[in-house]
Amino acid sequence: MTNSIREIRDADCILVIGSNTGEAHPVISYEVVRATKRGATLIVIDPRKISLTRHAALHLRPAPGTDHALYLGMLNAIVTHGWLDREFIASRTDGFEAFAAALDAWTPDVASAACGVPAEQIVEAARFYALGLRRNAAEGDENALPRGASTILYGMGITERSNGTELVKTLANLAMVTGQIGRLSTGVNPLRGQVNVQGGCDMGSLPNVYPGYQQVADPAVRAKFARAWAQRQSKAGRELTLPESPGLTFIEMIRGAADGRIRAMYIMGENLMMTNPDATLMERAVRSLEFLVVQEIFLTETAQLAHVVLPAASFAEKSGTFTNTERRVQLARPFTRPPGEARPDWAILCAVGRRLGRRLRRPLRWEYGSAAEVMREVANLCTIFGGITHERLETVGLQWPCPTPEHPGTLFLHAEQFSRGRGRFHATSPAPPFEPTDDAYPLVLSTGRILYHYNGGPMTRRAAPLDWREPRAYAEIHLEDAARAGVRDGQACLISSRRGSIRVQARVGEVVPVGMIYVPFHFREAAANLLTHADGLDAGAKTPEYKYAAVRLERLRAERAGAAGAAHPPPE
Ligand SMILES: Nc1nc2c(c(=O)[nH]1)N[C@H]1C(S)=C(S)[C@@H](COP(=O)(O)OP(=O)(O)OC[C@H]3O[C@@H](n4cnc5c(=O)[nH]c(N)nc54)[C@H](O)[C@@H]3O)O[C@H]1N2
Ligand SMILES: Nc1nc2c(c(=O)[nH]1)N[C@H]1C(S)=C(S)[C@@H](COP(=O)(O)OP(=O)(O)OC[C@H]3O[C@@H](n4cnc5c(=O)[nH]c(N)nc54)[C@H](O)[C@@H]3O)O[C@H]1N2
Ligand SMILES: [Mo]
Repeated sequence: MTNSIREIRDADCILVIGSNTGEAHPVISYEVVRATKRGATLIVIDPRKISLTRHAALHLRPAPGTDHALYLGMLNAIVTHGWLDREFIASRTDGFEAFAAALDAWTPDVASAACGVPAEQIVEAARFYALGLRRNAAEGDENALPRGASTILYGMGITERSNGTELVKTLANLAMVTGQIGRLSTGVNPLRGQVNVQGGCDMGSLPNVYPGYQQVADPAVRAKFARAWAQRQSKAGRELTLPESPGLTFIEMIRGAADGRIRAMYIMGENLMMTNPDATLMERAVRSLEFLVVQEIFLTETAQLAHVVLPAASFAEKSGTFTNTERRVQLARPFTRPPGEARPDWAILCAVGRRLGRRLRRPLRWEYGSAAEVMREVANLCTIFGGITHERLETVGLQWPCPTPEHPGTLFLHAEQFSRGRGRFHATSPAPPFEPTDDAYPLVLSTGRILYHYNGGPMTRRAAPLDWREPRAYAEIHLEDAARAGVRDGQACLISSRRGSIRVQARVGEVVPVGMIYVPFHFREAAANLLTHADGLDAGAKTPEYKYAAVRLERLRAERAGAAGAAHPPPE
């Protein structure tokens, strides 16, 4: 996030885009509700009704996969009505003129035709957001200065798409055109998912960067890491050469496994058999590996396919840091002992590293005494974490960038300038989803989360009180689509895509719009990812289009209905 969670409550206008915040980010959702109680304008942009729509001044419901047009329509309205922040554009950005010219075609009417949201709503949303107007703003408040603070919160509804990167750039354009960034309670804020996904990226779990977002392709960066690691690894300071080109992203690795270019894989804390798109393809790829290691806290669907399973200690059993969505690094302490032979992940990695070293002439020293010592190396090698130590974290979580031991951490980014200096406008244009609907598969499948379960389910489905709340797989279906297929509320139904079929319970109503089916992906007995596709990855991030696949809906004969989505015993 450019800004912080605590700033949300003081925003004047909040755009929640493609995020089921109430279920997936309950704590942040409280902050949004708190802001609306203080008079903030909440605008939800989501095809589905979500719990926050109850508090929203406007709920814009674009047809799935079409909201890029809506943002271009908003940008057009902002330029046409002069709601832009000319001073911000002049002093902080480059390339506005060319960018604005490309917007001419996207009048609110054109945008409305493309996404199905009424033109007046597009203009209204643009006005509230651009000027940071509160809900009860009076006529004439348009001219009040300084403008209020507007913030964008976005989720997987726009990133898990074949053009997710373009969509995020479009939101950045919105923030720059209106100067709604670089101040308190503004910004472009991704609600990051897993508890430490931010920390994982920060530590270089990406194919193109070392820890602290330092580029693999940069020779100076490589030399710095090579020197530090060579010193640590052998007393004689052996030379280390680090690879020069970026590695592969996850789906690229899977494709590599499927066609034999990748023969071995070491997976830590990822249950790809449940969570990656096109589970049939995943299984074929994983089974074709010559050697698979899975480091896990449970014997998941993926671990069951491994040649070697390394038991890891869970968060409750080890110390280390977690970095949350607002860049806040926080210390976790163990409160119970690991079961059996389980060890902390870092300790397992070091033990494996030492054994690799045995085959070399001068053995490697993968000797770290503790997670705190690992953190000291991180601070030495990464400017943005330079001032972060476990000792400091004992009392308070620190938000990076935190370059020195005296630095208090950074509440919000880009106050004076952007990472590259001046912000650059990127002209973007909408692209259709990879797999459009057709006569054979007329409905859009969208997948996501529910409050009581977590991703592939290995943790929450083992927790009886949670599994009891949501024991079975289901699909949200609109009344009209259900009637057409002869499916009734509570009955079993069959959902099929070009990849496979699942049987789930139908929840018929008006949560989803006509033409959209929503299936949570937590249930292994009716795995949504049997239906999704691993094609049409986002060009920039290589993220799969989890939010759009063409499917068809069928009713099941009565005698088979009982079995569909039946409560399933949690995995042993
Ligand atoms: N309880 C619970 N909490 C979780 C998780 C969990 O599994 N369970 N997982 C965590 C993880 S890893 C993540 S990444 C986050 C995800 O958090 P979110 O991104 O908030 O969650 P999703 O369920 O993926 O919701 C995506 C939303 O996008 C909407 N959407 C679908 N298509 C479109 C579209 O075309 N346009 C727009 N504007 N919206 C669209 C859907 O209707 C849905 O409301 O949640 C985290 N928190
Ligand atoms: N259809 C569909 N698919 C999706 C999505 C979607 O919206 N729709 N969302 C996608 C998103 S945003 C995400 S983030 C992915 C999530 O995909 P995964 O990361 O595969 O999902 P999780 O179930 O969270 O898996 C985490 C695994 O880590 C293990 N684990 C927990 N703690 C530890 C630990 O301390 N050490 C080790 N070694 N292991 C541990 C857990 O047992 C679990 O098996 O799913 C993606 N898949
Ligand atoms: Mo995620």
